[in-house]
Amino acid sequence: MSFESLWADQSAIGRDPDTGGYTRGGWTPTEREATHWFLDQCATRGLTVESDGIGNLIAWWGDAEGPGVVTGSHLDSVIDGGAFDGPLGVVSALAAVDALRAEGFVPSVPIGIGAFVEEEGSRFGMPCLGSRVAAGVLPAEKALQLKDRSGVGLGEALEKAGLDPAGVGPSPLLQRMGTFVELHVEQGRGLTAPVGVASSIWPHGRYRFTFNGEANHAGTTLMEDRHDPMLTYAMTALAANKQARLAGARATFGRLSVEPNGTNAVPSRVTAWLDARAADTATLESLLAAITKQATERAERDGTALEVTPESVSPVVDFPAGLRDRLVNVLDGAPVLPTGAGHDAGVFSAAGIPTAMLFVRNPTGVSHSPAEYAEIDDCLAGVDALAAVLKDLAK
Ligand code: HGY
Ligand code: MN
Ligand code: MN
Ligand code: MN
Repeated sequence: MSFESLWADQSAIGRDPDTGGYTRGGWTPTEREATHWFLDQCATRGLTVESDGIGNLIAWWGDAEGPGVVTGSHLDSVIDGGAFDGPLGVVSALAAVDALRAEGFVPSVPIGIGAFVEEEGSRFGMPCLGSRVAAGVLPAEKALQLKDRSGVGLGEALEKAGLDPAGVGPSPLLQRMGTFVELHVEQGRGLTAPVGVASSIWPHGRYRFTFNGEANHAGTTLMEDRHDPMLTYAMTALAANKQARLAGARATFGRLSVEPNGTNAVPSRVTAWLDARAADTATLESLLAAITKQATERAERDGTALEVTPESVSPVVDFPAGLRDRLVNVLDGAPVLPTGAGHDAGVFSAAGIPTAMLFVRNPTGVSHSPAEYAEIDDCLAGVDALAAVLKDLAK
């Protein structure tokens, strides 16, 4: 099966006919459909699939029991996301293994294709949920406390997907992950060649800002009498934007909840989630401090109350230079670049697994949007690059 037909099959799953986007939250029907598609592809290739309690998968080519070279990515998406973020790495891994088999390559160590669950955290709010639990970074009991926006707990979602919550925890899969190489669509405008190699992942965090105010009548309450949390939030969003620009960092309020959310009532509470990222930890910390300081000062002026709760923080990840340079070598001098996007590869690298990433050019740099795009020739260059890297690592 060619890359093109694999890609056409996989990217037809769950595509919204109106927006062209994908909403594949972890363990939801469309994400399960994509996962079952992947399992069918593995079965067709006679790969031996291993799964862990939370539903991460590694499909092995080669029947040795020992550690091997693993590639792959994730099949879930953000809400109304693009086709490439995640699935490109899984489909390219299938196509790369097909190409290596077709040329008669026999790996000296097993090659595994991984699909890791809920990387975006779009359902349960915790990015890289599957890989964090697998790596022991997020304890099972904390993971099982997570609920989605409709109040469904992780355990219930797992049971509905035919998984056993009692199996959630550090994953045996990682004992066989000798090396991990993730191919991913580039999510910015930094890559001008078809394929690049990652140098690092920026530190990033998600912080819940809760603005408590006083519900009141929209028509009769004088402006000077209000304690309006929406105003404090709005000034905080402006401050975040300004502080991020000053710091050369990134700050986004992309998710908001308003209570009671009525047109003719001053809100009692506004909850906003800040996604903040910076090139280094010190800058990220000072960015968060600056935003929090301005939000607190504004809250005092508005007579509202602010609570800031870190929900997830990911440290900077510098991929091991030796492995990085080995990929650059194999790829005849592919460009090396950092990324502001988080990845399962970052979790595995931070857990001490020798890890590298390949990026495939994204001509517009747009991502986490139905407009996310990569040229087919660059995708094919990515498959060739991944096959060459796997061959070098498993020769
Ligand atoms: O949010 C991110 O950085 C990644 O795309 N999951
Ligand atoms: Mn993403
Ligand atoms: Mn991704
Ligand atoms: Mn009334």
